[in-house]
Amino acid sequence: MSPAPTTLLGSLAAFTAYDKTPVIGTRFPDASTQLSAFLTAPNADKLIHDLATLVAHRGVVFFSAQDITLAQQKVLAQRMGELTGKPASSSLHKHPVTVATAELDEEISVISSKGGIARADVKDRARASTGWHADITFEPVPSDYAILKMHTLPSVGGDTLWASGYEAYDRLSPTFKAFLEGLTARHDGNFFVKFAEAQGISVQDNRGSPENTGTDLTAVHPVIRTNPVTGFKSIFVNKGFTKRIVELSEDESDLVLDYLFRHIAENHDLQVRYRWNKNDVAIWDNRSNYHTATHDYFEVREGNRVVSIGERPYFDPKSKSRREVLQLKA
Ligand SMILES: O=C(O)CCC(=O)C(=O)O
Ligand SMILES: [Fe+2]
Repeated sequence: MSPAPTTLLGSLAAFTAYDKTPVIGTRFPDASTQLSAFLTAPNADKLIHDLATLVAHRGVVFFSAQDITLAQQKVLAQRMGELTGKPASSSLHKHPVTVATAELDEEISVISSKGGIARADVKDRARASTGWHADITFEPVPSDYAILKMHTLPSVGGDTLWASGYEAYDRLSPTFKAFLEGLTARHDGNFFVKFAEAQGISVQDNRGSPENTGTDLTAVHPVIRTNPVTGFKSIFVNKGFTKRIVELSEDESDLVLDYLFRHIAENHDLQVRYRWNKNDVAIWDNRSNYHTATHDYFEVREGNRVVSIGERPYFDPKSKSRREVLQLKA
């Protein structure tokens, strides 16, 4: 394999950064590099545009010890999408089971070991790899970017892993790629409706796009998706939400989905694992990547997440894969 080009940073080349793996993950390790400063810089739009582009290419980008406030976290998520061409009707996601509190509105999801959305479908003694997902793909218009800031961490443990959907696509044989292109799959988040009922809360409607409405949390999306920012093809099914490939029989669909979920979970060379420190921020692209938490600790772990809404997923048959465009050996 040949190395990826280092020309993706644009205006962010002014800050120290390194790639965590060849295919996924870039880290800005210095606490002097602050996202809050990007927002108020004279070239804020350029910096935020280049950040969105970098995240789209590298899957996930990490920042250390950030002072960014929740209000700024929301502005950053929305600007990243706007500056890279998301529809005017897309704003920030309001999660179906997130309720506003005195301190936090519905556009903030609390990611907590104590309960809530991050624990809604966690089953006792399930395999760790059960947790791989992309956020909210049950929405007709799902997420482009997510920004997570962790403020409370165990002394060790609670790492998060991300996997590249671009690289997962590139690893398939040409015949299997051609078979998957043009297929569609049903994504289902209705376990959140059951969770809401159990908690005695109503399901949040109007979730960041006029199309993300109602209480049937299902959507049909292309199995191979083109990322609008990079133009690269990605596998777009995930173990958390994707239940059925529409054009196949149920048995065939189970077989193919199981293969793809294993392909993502069992290829550790298309993954990156991050060990958090207090107030670190991860920003990822939900269109072309997957992630999963690690439940290997007993203390409290908590952070706040903003998920922005992007565009309706599409497959452009003329689009190319990451390895084709970068002329990397397949
Ligand atoms: O807790 C984590 O490490 C990840 C939680 C998650 O899936 C998310 O924030 O979208
Ligand atoms: Fe997630």
